[in-house]
Amino acid sequence: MTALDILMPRPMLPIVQEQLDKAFTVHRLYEADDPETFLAEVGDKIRGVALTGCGVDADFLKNVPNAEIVASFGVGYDHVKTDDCLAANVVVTNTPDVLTDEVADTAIALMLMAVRELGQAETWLRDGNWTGKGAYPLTPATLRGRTLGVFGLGRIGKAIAKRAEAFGMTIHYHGRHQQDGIDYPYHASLKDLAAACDTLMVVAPGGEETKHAVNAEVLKALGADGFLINIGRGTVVDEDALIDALESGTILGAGLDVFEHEPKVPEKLTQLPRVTLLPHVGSASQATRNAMGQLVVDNLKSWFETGKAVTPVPEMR
Ligand code: NAP
Ligand code: 8YV
Repeated sequence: MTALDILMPRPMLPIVQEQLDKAFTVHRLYEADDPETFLAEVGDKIRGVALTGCGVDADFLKNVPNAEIVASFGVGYDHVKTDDCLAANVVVTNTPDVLTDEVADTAIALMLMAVRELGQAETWLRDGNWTGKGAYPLTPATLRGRTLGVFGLGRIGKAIAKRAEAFGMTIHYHGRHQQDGIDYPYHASLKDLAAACDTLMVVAPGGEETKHAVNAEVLKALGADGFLINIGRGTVVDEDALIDALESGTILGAGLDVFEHEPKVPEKLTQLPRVTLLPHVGSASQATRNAMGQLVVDNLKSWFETGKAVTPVPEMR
């Protein structure tokens, strides 16, 4: 393969860097003293972008007018404006499937931590309260008898639902479409789903269409025994409405892996008692992140070797 020029705006995993360095000439934007001058110098040569940690839109693409592919790390690609990429004839790829089970495991763990206050109970022990004050207080909530409402019954949503069934939960779902061959009850609106369940699992993508879909009305419908679990994207939840709902007892608790302005987390959320917070670790094992990285490499190589990407996002097909 000739040494085609690839742009890497932010550092990627060693497994990605090592393989891309062997196959391509990699231009590391993050090492440039002056990114604008750097892009002015190398931008015309760039044929592909290995992307993590930043967005892509029409302005970005103007810097790399000969780019053919943006290979993004992660299954969610709300940070990539696919319309702009289509207009510039740039294919976009993501990293689906290889992280599905890891993220579903994390989602179940987050739900159990939130409902049974397991993080708080561990802090109780570590702080010496078990010996000092006695047993951790009984939790008002239990997973027993709960109904899980899955908002976004896609690859990860289905893997979460399968696990939740094994925990004895009843499953309902909402998405834009009712799915063939799925027996779980479907709700045409998110509010109806929230009213039908007491544990709302958000695993829908981010972006304008889903922005603040979980709002005050939805949280009210979830009800006073309700838990909100978000493993999807922070933008899907109106965080101010969530804080109000938690403070007023409109819902009982929440478990959040993702936030609207990561890595910033609203201080109030960190102070509320029945809230479990994780720093976006849904897929964050070395094995799963390496599998995602490998897919970034495979997409770039496949595109330049065969003219076909391995996992183009649906908008490209
Ligand atoms: P997927 O297979 O594409 O599933 C997405 C589901 O959401 C589909 O069932 C889809 O159903 C529904 N959906 C899509 N757009 C919607 C909209 N505008 N309104 C309502 N429902 C919509 O994706 P996946 O692989 O399961 O990943 C789902 C999301 O999880 C990713 O986009 C990412 O944001 C998030 N994620 C988070 C982590 C983490 O570390 N926390 C890790 C991986 C992924 P319909 O087409 O019927 O609407
Ligand atoms: C990654 C994710 O942590 O795949 C996704 O959509 O949210 C996570 O698996 C993230 O994309 C890496 O930047």
